[in-house]
Amino acid sequence: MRMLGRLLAGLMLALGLAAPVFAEDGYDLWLRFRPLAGNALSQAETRLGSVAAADAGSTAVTELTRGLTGLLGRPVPVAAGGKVLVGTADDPTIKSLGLDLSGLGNDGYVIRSVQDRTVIAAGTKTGLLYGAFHLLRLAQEQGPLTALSVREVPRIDRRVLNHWDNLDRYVERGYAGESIFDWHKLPDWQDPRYKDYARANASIGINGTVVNNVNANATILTRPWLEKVKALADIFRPYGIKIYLVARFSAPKEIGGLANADPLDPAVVAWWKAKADEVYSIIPDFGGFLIKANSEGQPGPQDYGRTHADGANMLADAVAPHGGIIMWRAFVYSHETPDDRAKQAYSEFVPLDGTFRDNVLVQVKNGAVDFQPREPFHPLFGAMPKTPLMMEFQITKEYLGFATHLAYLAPMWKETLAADTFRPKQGATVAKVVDGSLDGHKLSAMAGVANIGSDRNWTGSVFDQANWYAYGRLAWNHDLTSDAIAREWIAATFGPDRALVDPILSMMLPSHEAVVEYMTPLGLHHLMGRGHHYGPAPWVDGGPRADWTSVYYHRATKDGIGFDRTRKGSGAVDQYAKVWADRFDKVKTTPPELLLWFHHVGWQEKLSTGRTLWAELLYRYGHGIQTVSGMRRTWDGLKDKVDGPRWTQTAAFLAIQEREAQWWRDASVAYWQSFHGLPLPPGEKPPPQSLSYYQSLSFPFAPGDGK
Ligand code: GCV
Repeated sequence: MRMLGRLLAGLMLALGLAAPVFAEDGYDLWLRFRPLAGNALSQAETRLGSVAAADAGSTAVTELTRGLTGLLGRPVPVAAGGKVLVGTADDPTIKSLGLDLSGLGNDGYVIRSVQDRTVIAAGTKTGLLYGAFHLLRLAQEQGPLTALSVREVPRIDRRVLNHWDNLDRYVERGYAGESIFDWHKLPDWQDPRYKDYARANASIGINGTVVNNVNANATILTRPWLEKVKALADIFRPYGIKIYLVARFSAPKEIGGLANADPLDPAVVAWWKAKADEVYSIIPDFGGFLIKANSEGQPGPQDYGRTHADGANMLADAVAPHGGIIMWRAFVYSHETPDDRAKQAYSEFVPLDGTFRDNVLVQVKNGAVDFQPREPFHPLFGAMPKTPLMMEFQITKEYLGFATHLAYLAPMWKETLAADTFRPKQGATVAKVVDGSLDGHKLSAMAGVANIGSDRNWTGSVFDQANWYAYGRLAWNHDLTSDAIAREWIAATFGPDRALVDPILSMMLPSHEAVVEYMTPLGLHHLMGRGHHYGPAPWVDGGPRADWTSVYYHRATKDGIGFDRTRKGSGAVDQYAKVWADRFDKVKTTPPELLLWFHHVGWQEKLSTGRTLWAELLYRYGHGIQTVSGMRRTWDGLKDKVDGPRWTQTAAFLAIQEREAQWWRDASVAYWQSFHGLPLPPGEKPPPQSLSYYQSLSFPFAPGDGK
């Protein structure tokens, strides 16, 4: 009977009537390695059918053979004379090839076709691992595998994820379930998922992770918890990933029994030194500490009349003997400071330029407010040439529709990275500030606030996997285009067939702009629901802090709308280089996309687009919604080309997105009309509900709220 079954299955496969079935639940991310067929299979068989390596047990070889086994549909042997030769520079076979392996550093690699073999060579095991994943990517894309000549060196050294994960597994701004870090069961139970997490990160070049929330609990620095952290570090190490921790600044008081946490108090200095020594005795390759200080209620050096530099340097001295670094966040603002929130980080940090220790990076969000759908680049970039500034992007979509709105974020990140700071002169892009090349800094880093959780598909939606992917790829090479990254991701995630890649790409590329348009067009910002940031709530007013309300940001009146940050207003424009300051100071020379970020503009004022501001707002809301409707139609057309589970969930999410895009438009329109009572431009439909209806909606259990 069994024999007959096998025969039948074999016959059906041979006739192309049945394909092997795989669970497409998203768990495998872009590392699916489904069997190739036809020419792609014969090419991969010829070029990649076996592996040769001196170190057959290395992570690089294990991952390479695992991926190839999936692609070829058979076990791939590791044996002398194998077709893919994997080795470090000191391997005699690699040496004999005379390849130029200089300047590859810790993470770089080359991939070369040498006669009928494919060679992956690097200076280190980590470089080989990155090379292995690169070769697997090429095989998944089904492009040519001959005449390969790849040389890759990352532009940024520390490519880090920031998990805003609490120790009870609640994820602040998390939309993909609870934290993957199951602290209660660690170190004894080591969920296999930790290794899969490391694989996924390594495959896109991420080499560091901060596993606890910046709104930190000092408990993680106690001995039993450090043992848990060590278990993770041991799993991540073979994948080239270092662990970092957020250090709560008041830890000396909370877990150290000291009377204060003053960074200039010798007892505090000694406590941190001893704590750093302890951490490194447990985790010798520990990366260092990340700190959110004197921001949104977190403790910090200013509690003792000290500066951010005093705090950062004290910690920097504690980790320096072990080679550790400090990532000190510049996300600071206070409602007690009467100045525009967007100006405060610059005002506090620029005077400190040149006073930080060599092993301190200042971590700066892409924009000066808070990960809004669109912000101008943060004016700190280019303004602190003596300090390495690292970029902080948000991968999780706190302000971009959570997990259900499809928004591919590479275009947004590229926009910031490509921005020219004009400091000291033209060509000084944010990317060059961050990669250290502009000012010759040895340290360079980028952080991405993770969108990872314990949902089976990791990120809460299939398309949010693309943002994790794009973050890693851009941290590795900020010159990659959004288009190229998306193509790679689609090919690996859904398949390289152009009938899939082209339409999916056409959904992804305009998706971020669509969200901007239906939520916060023309430079509007921070109009989301209070606390959880779900849905439209431009009417949010009152409460504990003015800078946590919507009215603070839009400043709508009967006559106009927008935050005047010109020289006649808050003066924020002057935090930019003069070229930008002069441009942003005038309505005419401000890009429409940033108009209401910098200006208070009359509702009926004519814009460069030829429409009045009111008509332009309506136009953009509508355009954003239309884009989403188009994305839905495109996805509907892919029903037969995408597996059922992933198609169905995405289709449902796109329906939510379309409905919520309309909700954003309607609620906003009803609210703006309550100021000016202007009629709608011709052809525009009135909101179907009253303003009070939209205002009455409440979402007490919306995910991800800060605790
Ligand atoms: C982790 C915003 C978010 C907070 C977050 C904070 C930060 O304010 O809403 O949840 O806190 O940024 O970046 O520190």
